[in-house]
Amino acid sequence: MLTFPKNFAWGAATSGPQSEGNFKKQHQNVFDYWYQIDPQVFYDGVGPDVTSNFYNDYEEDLKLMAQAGIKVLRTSIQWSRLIDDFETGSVNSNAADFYGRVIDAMLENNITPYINLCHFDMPVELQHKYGGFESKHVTDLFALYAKRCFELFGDKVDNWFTFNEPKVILDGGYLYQFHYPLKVDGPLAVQVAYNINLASAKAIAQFRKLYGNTPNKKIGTILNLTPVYAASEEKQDKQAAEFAELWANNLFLDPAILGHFPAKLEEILKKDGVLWQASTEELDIIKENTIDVLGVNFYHPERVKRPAISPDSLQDWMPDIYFDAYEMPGRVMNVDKGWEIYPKALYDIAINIRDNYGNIEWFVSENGMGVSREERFMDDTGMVCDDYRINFITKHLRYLHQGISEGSNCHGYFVWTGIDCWSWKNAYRNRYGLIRNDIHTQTKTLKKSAHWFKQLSDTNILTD
Ligand code: BGP
Repeated sequence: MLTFPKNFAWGAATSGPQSEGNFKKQHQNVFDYWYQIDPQVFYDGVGPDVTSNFYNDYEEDLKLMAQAGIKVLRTSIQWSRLIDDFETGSVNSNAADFYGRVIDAMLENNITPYINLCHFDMPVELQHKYGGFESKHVTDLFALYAKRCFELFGDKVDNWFTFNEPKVILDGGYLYQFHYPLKVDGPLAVQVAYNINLASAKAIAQFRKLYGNTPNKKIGTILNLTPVYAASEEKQDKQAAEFAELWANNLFLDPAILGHFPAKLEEILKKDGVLWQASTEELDIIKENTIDVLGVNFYHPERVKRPAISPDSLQDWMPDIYFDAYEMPGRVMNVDKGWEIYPKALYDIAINIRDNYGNIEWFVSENGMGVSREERFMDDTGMVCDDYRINFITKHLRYLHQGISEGSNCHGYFVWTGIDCWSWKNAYRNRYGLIRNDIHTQTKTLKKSAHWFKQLSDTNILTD
């Protein structure tokens, strides 16, 4: 039996584009657009148009989430919904009204809102006109949009986040082609990484202008941390792991928390002739606008080995010229999603934050298990008996608890997700929710894990 700290935040995460549906949106984001031009790349041809109908169902959905023990909800505002004119930052009144009502409904259900500003959903107009975060101008437009969000909802929302998983914007859009704009361009990915760090800092600067360092108003960012483990203790494998750690984790952790980029990474990128374009003024903005709180999305570790061919070979620059993925024999897998399950990594993250990042306040902003065909596990009453999910969460929480008892400053755990929601290319193939969604009827029912999570969040006690 493990007891979590008093006031530990038991929450769930989702995002605007994955839950709302694009009802009444005046602009498309990159996923709305990609689905319009190429619907067959999405699982079963299911796109982001209806998703989980949160736009229409939010009142009922929030009641169900409260029944599942969700006391804090992280979702995102869609830039492509809130803003009418991106250059002036003029606000769409229907959208402002919608998000205002959602936040009120959260508070009425005793659900604390955590609001994120960008969850992979670049407005497609800005992608086409400027290249999205390839452009520094767009970092200013993002800060303007952030300012509008703070002005509109800052009186009711205390916890804000600039980005969700910026690294996935690089991986998906600029390296491995699983998000629009589907480019493969390592040096451009480097610049986008820099620009996103800058955009985050500029948004934080706007926040500070409004709130200074008011203790109950906090701003952070959400990073998908994948601790890197070398295939062996041999020097070349360890070097591969060192670069992968710099690229996957420190590239975003360091500027967000320490206010500067990792020197070792800068040195390598410079040697390779791919270092980002930066000005002193921008670097000062990054230095002066660090986060108050870090959200960590954790699903899987990253295992690497030395690259099969030398990075000195004549080839286009990609980060993975320095490492190859290592498939550790005998690893535990979530086969449906193709991700390794390694809960101890959460402890390693806790200790890394404690020892290398000033023990900044943090929380697990996403963790969960996506499983396909969950009807397999329905009982006679139609309830999904998802013991595998309970088991998955329990194992992660045990390691998290260990990290906390050794002094790591973690204040909460958010499951991905409350209600089954739409996933980028996988649509509704893998389900993560504590609450099932029949997407044909939009009927939502508690799974076994929802009852379990309620008990956990009401008592703060983990048993198994
Ligand atoms: C994270 C994203 C979420 C969510 C989750 C599950 O990377 O922040 O938006 O999608 O992963 O992954 P997937 O939907 O790809 O199964």
